This record gives sequence, structure tokens and C-alpha cells, in this order.
Amino acid sequence: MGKALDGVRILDFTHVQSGPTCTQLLAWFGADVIKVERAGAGDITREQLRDVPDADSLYFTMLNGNKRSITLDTKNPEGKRVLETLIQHCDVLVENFAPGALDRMGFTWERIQELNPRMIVASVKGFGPGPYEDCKVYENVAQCAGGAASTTGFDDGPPVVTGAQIGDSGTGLHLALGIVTALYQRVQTGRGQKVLAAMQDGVLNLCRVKLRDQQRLERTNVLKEYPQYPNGTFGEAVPRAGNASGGGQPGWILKCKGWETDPNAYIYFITQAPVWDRICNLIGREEWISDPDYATPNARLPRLKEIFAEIEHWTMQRTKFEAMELLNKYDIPCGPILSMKEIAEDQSLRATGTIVEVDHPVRGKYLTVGNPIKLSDSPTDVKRSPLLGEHTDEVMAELGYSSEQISALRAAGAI
Ligand code: CAO
Repeated sequence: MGKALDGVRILDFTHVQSGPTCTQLLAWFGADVIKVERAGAGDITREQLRDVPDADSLYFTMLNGNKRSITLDTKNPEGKRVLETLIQHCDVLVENFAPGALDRMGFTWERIQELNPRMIVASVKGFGPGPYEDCKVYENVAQCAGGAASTTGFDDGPPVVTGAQIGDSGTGLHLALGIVTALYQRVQTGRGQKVLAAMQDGVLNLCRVKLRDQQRLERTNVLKEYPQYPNGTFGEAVPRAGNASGGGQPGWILKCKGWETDPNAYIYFITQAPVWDRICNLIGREEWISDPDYATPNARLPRLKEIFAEIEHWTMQRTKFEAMELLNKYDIPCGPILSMKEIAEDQSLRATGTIVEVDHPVRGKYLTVGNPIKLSDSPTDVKRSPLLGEHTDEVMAELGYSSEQISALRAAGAI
């Protein structure tokens, strides 16, 4: 069966996490992704956080599957000519260099358009145009500047960054959508265009509910579903809301059986209004169904702490999985706090290809994530990441270089 992006060629100038997330996604959908790296070194993550001596790290291997790798020194004059050929050969150039690096290499938007007017140039940058546009940015900088850190954590603690890589992988996802959209528009216009996904913008897009709450706070001076209500105080900015749900249905993380020794023996419990009577029946507080202090969502808002404490008496008698099973029987929304160990061992995630084991010639078998987006006509076959320069000769031959020319370029340090 063909793949959705068969025939799309990506010149992948990405490194570290944000850009590689994007190009790996395009590769999973069938694009031919040619990763360009410096000879001898390659993407810095190949050697970062290594767990197997001399083998590409999991950091690298989990972000670069299904790609081909070529080495190219784009500052070498001969290398620059190879890059020009690659630009003419490909549909999309994806990069996440520090601001200005592509221009400094001599490949401005104007120059790229001269070489290939159909080329889409897609970039991740830390910030969009403005005071910080020249800054280098990593994940947590974006989480801090995009509103995630100031709104994550508990009220009495400092700002907290989340484990989910919303700045890097999140922005990579945004960029991939921008690229596919630009490819779609190119069908009509015949022209390429620039695609920019700024990490601050991507994080803010994912934090939009907090911008919603900022405006609600300014209008009403209170956020009744936040744990600060009714006894705490609100300032000018949206406070950290602990484990409050962020939506219209109150939720909290509650202890389950074994919490004293297992740091993940917890469940997320949502007191969804349509199933309030079932919650009351289940925890043995049938009187709350008709008591005017508890019967309606608004009446419950000032009592959420007490309500969750009561529900916790019930969850603490059960493991998170027992609680999950019982609650689901009554359609009460909840979720077990799963450790990475539990997720890694979850057979249903293996069955759907969300977690995949692949074999690597140097490091052996490793687990990686599969494509989280499933297309019925374009199934993903997850393949291992390439070794540094594994496909240089193959790609150069496709570009029309003879083996003598390839040897000469190698001798000149261009590839
Ligand atoms: N041949 C020759 N030179 C190459 C090359 C190649 N194949 N590939 C890269 N280079 C050069 C670049 O041209 C650049 O040179 P100049 O500084 O002379 O212009 C140099 O390598 C370093 O690139 P860089 O500045 O992007 O890399 P860095 O390690 O200093 O910074 C990072 C890394 C991530 C902070 C920066 O790239 C950045 O801010 N990127 C945009 C935001 C982003 O994606 N951040 C998320 C990263 S994931 O956490």
C-alpha cells in the first residue's frame, strides 16, 4: 500500500528535538526525509545522554526513525554546490538552526527561491518577530515564555515545567501541519512559501485555556473552579491551579491503595455533572444527590476540596486499576496515573503501534514511539534511525553524482 506523502522529498536540516519531531512525522507518513548532518559529528543528540557506549543515543534514535542520513559540510564551497542540487531536488527544506544561520550559510529565502521556486522553507524558531527573535531557545525556555510554567504547579510553590515536551515536540507538530498545508496550497499556486512555527507561539497555543482564564479573572476577580476558591486570594495573573481540571468539569488527583510506597498510585477523578448521582451512590453519599449544597455544579464549587477528600476515602480503598474499572462501569471519567514503566510494558500500546520495538545495528533493540496519528490508508512502518552518513553515497548517486565525483567530494571534505 502507498503512503500519504509518497513522492514528497524533504531536505532535513533539523537537529536536537523540535525539528526532528516534525520531519520524523513526515517520514512516518511516507515522505523521503534526507537528514543533512556534519561529517564526523552529526546531530549533537547522537552523543547526548548516551546509555550504550559509542552507539547513537536514545535521544537521537527516538527522533530520527524512517529518515536517511547524509553528511555534508555546507560551509565548504563544494558542499554548498551539493546543497544547491539538493534544494533543486527536494520539495521542502526544514530547519531549526539558531536565527540567521541559514542566511549566514548563504541560503537566504531569495537564493532558495532562485534555485527552486516550488521549495517550501519551514523553520522552527524560539520566538517570532519581536524583541526576542534573535535568541537561541530550548524546550524549557519556550515553556516559560509561552505561559506553561507560570500556570503549572501548586499555588504555594515556584513555577514548574512539564515533562511533556510541548515546546520542542509540540512545535514540531505545529510545523508539520504548516508544511502539509503549504504543500496543499502549492498544488493551486505552483509556488513554495515560508512556514514559521515559533516555540513561544506553539506553547501558548497549547496553553490557550489559561489565556481564557486570564480574561475571566480580569472581568470577575475570581476563578471558582481553581483551588484558591473560596478561601484563598487571587492576584492580577492566572495562578497555578495544581491538579484542577482546566475545563468546566472539576477534577483532581486522588490517592489510591498503595500510595504510601508507590509514587504513582493515584487516579485522576472528574466529578462530571451528568454522572454526579452515580458518583454519590458509589462513594456512599446518596444524600448529596438532593442536598441543595451539593446537587448542582455551582453549589459544589466552594466545596470541591471537601468533596474530593470524601471521594479519596473511596479511591484509597482500591488500586488505581480497580478504581478505574469500577468508575468506568458507571461512565465516570477518570484516568490512572501511569508510570513510564507501566506505559513501556503496556501490550495494548504495542498492539496499536503507539510503542514500537526496533532493531539497531549498533545499539540493538530499543523501544520508540510510533506514529500517534493513524491513517487507515497510510499505515506507518516504524524503522530504525540511520547511522551518520549511512545514505550519503545512495543519495549522491540519486542526485546524479558518479562514484568518482563522490570520492573527490569526500577527499575535499565536502561530504
Ligand atoms: N555544515 C556546516 N555547518 C553547519 C552544518 C553543516 N552540515 N549544520 C549546521 N551548521 C552550522 C550552522 O550553520 C551554524 O553556524 P553559524 O553559527 O556559523 O551560523 C552552526 O552550525 C550552529 O548552528 P546552531 O546555532 O543552530 O546550533 P547551536 O548548537 O549553537 O544552537 C539551538 C542550538 C537549538 C539553541 C539553536 O539551533 C536554536 O535556537 N534553534 C531554534 C530553536 C529550536 O529549534 N530550539 C529547540 C531545539 S530542541 O531543544
